[in-house]
Amino acid sequence: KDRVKGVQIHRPFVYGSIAKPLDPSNRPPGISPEHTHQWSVFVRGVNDEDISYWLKKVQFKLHETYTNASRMVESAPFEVTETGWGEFEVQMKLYFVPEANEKAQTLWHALKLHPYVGDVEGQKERRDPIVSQNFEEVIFSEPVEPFYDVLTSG
Ligand code: SLL
Repeated sequence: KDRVKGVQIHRPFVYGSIAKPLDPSNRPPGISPEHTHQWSVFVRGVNDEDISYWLKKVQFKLHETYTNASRMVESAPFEVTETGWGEFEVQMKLYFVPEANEKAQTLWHALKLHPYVGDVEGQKERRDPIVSQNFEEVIFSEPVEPFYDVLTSG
C-alpha cells in the first residue's frame, strides 16, 4: 500500500484511571470482602471526542489476581471497571483500525486508588474519586493512503 510521504498525523487521547472507595453501607452485591475500591481504567478522546475512527480496540491486562486478567474491549467506551484492594500496573494495548495497517502500541498505567499522603484527610471525608490520567498522542507517520483519507475526512 502507498504511504503518504512526508506526512505525520497526530491524534491526542487520554488514558488513565478513576477510583473511589466503596461506601461500606452500600457495597455492590457479591464482591469480595477485601475489596475496598471500585475503579475504571480507560482510553478515550480528549473531552470525550470520538476516537473510534482510528482506535479499533484496547486490550487491558490486569493484575494476575483478577479472573480473566486480559480484557479485550472491542468498541467505545474503551474501559474496564472492577473492584479491588490493591494498586498495580495496567497494560493497555491499543489496536488501530484495519485501514491503518499499523502495529498495536502498548502503554502502561499505574492504577491509583489512594490519594496523595498530603491530602488523605480531605479525601477520606469527601470520598472524592482519585483520578490519574495522562494526555498522550499517537503519531501516524506516513500513513497509508486509505488511512490518510479516514484521518482527514470529517
Ligand atoms: C499489591 N502488588 O500488593 C500489588 C498487587 C493486586 C490487586 C495488587 C485483587 C482483586 C481480586 C486486587 O485488588 N488485586 O482478587 O479479585 O498491592
